[in-house]
Amino acid sequence: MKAAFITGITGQDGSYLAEFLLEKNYTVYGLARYCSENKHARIEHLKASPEFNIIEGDLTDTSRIYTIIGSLGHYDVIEVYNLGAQSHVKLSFDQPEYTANVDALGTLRLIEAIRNSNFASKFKFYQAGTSEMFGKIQDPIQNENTPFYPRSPYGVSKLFGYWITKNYRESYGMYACTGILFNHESERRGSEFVTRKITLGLAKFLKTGEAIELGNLDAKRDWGHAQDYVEAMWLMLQQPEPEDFVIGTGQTHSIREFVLEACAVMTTGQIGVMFSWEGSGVDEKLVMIQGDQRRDVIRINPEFYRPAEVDVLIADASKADEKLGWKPKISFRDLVKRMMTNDING
Ligand code: NDP
Ligand code: GDR
Repeated sequence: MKAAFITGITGQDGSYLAEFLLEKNYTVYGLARYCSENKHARIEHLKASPEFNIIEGDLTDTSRIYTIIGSLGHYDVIEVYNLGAQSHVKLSFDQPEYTANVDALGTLRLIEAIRNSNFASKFKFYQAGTSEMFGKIQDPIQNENTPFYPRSPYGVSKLFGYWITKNYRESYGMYACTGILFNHESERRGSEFVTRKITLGLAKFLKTGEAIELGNLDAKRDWGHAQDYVEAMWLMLQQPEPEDFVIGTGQTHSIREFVLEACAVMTTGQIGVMFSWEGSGVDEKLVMIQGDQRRDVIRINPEFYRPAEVDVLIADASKADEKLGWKPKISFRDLVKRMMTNDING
């Protein structure tokens, strides 16, 4: 029997990864923070499984992390997936110290607890790295050899997580690796990330006519579906030697393109509907035109601009293709369609 310990179990990726591993007959332990109100919507359906266990704790709590790691020694192999993080880039500018505590030091606490356990050799450690580490890109397409240039406290904190994981691998021979994952979204994406904000916002627009307020529409991201990406995490831990991998689709789209794709799903079957970007800068907006009727769909609110922006990201995931046999299965168009359909019906 294999066991997996997943931090960030209540998040988007944690929930998909837990589903994936339960199907592979793992016993899954998920770290969840205490909260006064249950925030387990993404994992509620997994609680019926006897192999699914929630452990309360926090990545900022060293002694708790040691206790949890110490309690897993009766398994032959323990895969640790460190997905827990303050993962919102904009928020990291407002709460940089907290972000570093969870995302940078949290990684150190966990990997150090593994190193100090009496059975360190039973562990395999996966660190959730990010394309935000590339930030102000140094290569037009980013792979494992592209130099890093993070642009936010979040990106800087994750870079610490990447280096400490590499350092422990090289210093202590630990099975530890980082997946450098580009943006991945889904029907379970948090509502404050731009894709889900758009699909939830359009679903609301259909009911109320209320416009969505966004920030920078020019940024471009390499967006895939989270279900494809959790498989890549698992594949990385099945390799004979631990290595870091870039995971992404190799295609990039602007926020504008995502909006228009989502609007196309929203108006499927409707005749004579047009969308028009009008104005510029903070006065820009997207207008829906239907006969004589004009309605604002998107407006700009500078509150959503960031102090420093990551303009464009595109993954070169050829190493993952060659060594892991990994390729994304869900296209950009299907991703948007799944999210929009879910939110219109939800
Ligand atoms: P989410 O924001 O959906 O989930 C983050 C998880 O971390 C939640 O379960 C959250 O718990 C937990 N968490 C936050 N703070 C702490 C803490 N102090 N102690 C323990 N747990 C904590 O993120 P995703 O699922 O989207 O991402 C998973 C990981 O992958 C993150 O590390 C993220 O930075 C990284 N990543 C994500 C990408 C993406 O596009 N989704 C791309 C690249 C990397 P709670 O529910 O209590 O808030
Ligand atoms: P990102 O995702 O910063 O790439 O980090 P997010 O969806 O937050 O932003 C993507 C781009 O959209 C622009 N944007 C807006 N973003 C948000 N959140 N809200 C808005 O209203 C808005 N308007 C425009 C942003 O400026 C940005 O350029 C995500 C997170 O999941 C990280 O944890 C992860 O590491 C990276 O993806 C890869």
